[in-house]
Amino acid sequence: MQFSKKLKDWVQECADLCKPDKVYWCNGSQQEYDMLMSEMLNDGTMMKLNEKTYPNCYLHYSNPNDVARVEHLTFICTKDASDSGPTNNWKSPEEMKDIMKPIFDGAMKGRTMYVIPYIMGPADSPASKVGVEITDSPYVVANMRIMTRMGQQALDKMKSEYDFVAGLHSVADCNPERRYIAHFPEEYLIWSVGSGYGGNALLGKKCFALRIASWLAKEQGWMAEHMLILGLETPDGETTYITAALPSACGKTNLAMMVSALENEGYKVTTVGDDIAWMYIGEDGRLYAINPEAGFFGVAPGTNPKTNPNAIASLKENSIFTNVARTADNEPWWEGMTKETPSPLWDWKGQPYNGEGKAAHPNSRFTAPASQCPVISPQWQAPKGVPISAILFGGRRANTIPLVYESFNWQHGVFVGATMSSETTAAATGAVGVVRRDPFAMLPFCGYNMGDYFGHWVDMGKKLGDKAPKIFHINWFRTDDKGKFLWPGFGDNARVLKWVYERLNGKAGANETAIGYVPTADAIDTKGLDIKKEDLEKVLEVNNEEWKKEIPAQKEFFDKFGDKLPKEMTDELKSFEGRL
Ligand code: OXD
Ligand code: MN
Repeated sequence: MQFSKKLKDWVQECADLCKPDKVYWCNGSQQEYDMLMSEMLNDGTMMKLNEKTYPNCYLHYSNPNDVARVEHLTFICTKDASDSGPTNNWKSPEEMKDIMKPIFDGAMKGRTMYVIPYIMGPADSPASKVGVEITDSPYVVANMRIMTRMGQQALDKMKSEYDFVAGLHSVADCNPERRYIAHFPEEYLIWSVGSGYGGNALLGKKCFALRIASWLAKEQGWMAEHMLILGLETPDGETTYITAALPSACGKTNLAMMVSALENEGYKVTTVGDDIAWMYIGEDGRLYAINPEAGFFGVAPGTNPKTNPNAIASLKENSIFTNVARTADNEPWWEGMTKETPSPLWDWKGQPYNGEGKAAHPNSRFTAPASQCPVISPQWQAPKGVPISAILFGGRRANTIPLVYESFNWQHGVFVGATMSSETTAAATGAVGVVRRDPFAMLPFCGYNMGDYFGHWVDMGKKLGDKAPKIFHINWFRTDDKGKFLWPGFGDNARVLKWVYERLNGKAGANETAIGYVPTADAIDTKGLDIKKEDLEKVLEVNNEEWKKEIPAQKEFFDKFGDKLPKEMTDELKSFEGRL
């Protein structure tokens, strides 16, 4: 192995601080994975699941105080506070390091320090990037092996001394009072302490591929987005690639690998990625996307053979389950997996389940290799990525927002992304079901001032010109007065994708409204769908009075950015008010 000097020095520095008993360099082999698993089986960190029905699958219970991302403890530590911006927590790099150093000091005593070199993106893609995570958690190592390309291939890819994003992680004493997820984008550095939860601890994912990468992307003229990437195969034999940004736990994994209700008509979905897209302008001037990840870290509850058969197939072997329940047959179980709750059952804390509360934690997860997805796209590891024709923004909103609409143009689309809102979910700690602004589904993930981020989006549109993807907004979650969903969702969402595809090709009908182009009721293919006419009309309805109520919250949100808010966004807000 050839280790660059920067890497060697940094590993030594971390070892001096954390004082592990030993340092182990991960090579990413199956043998290494098996060795770590057997150690974790021995110390109770992992349980082996049924080898017949779930071969090579394991279950982990986390500390009950450590089950989700902690947005209030996540910091963007730039020298200048205004570079972090009003939507991020900020401390200066010095202050943050002064707080965290004593927690890291000696935190790995009695433990092994694992050094994980990894690649985000296909190994041979020029758009991929290398990271190195140091951790004291073998659970993290095992998950990173599924979620990234890890080991020697990453060391091989490190071209120059400085060519990696460094991440130091320790579970330490897993104390919420001593838990921080800190990013130092100016140093391409991440420090995370006190949590073993995926989004806080698998540093390649949210910390690198979104927060640090969004900073790099702004500097270098590309985009790092909280988006799934799917291929829509159409009857003409072509594939149209679409990305979609939805907040955490709003169905990105389901949409990315849906079994289309229109498969008989020739509309089929293939998966490129389910959570993150890195996008850049290709030689032909179009926007291309790669999936930086190699696995799915999906929300388990609600996943079943009906809602997402491809996820169920993906997680049947070589997968890790976190905080799900366990049956007497040693199989994983979660709410919504089967109609009947099995009995006996052990809950996510390992206790016999007595029917009170949830058996699986609402944010319980499966970590599964993307290659196991039956509809993984043949292009999912294409070094160049896939050309993107449409971008969808979405949220979870019970009212106001129709099933789908198309923005008037790129700049208006950026405004649609910048004013996104959604009800909060269990993916982060805090209240669930509260409407909050979540621009581009990036509120918790943007590694710099979001005002500048909006400006970066505007600039990218200028560079793309008429090759820019078209921008749409979707909302599967609109309900009637009684709270019942108006739209069936899941595989039937292919009907919306078909409309999007037809809009791209100038074929589908739409009404021009104050918010954008909304499908006429007959433009949505409802063949074989049992939906009442009035429900379809309701789910497509644009009520200007309801939209007027959105304006104060949008204004208040924009006001936070002061002179960092691009003029284009103020203009769009004014025009929107005018149209209403
Ligand atoms: C995730 C999240 O885990 O967004 O993908 O929280
Ligand atoms: Mn996510």
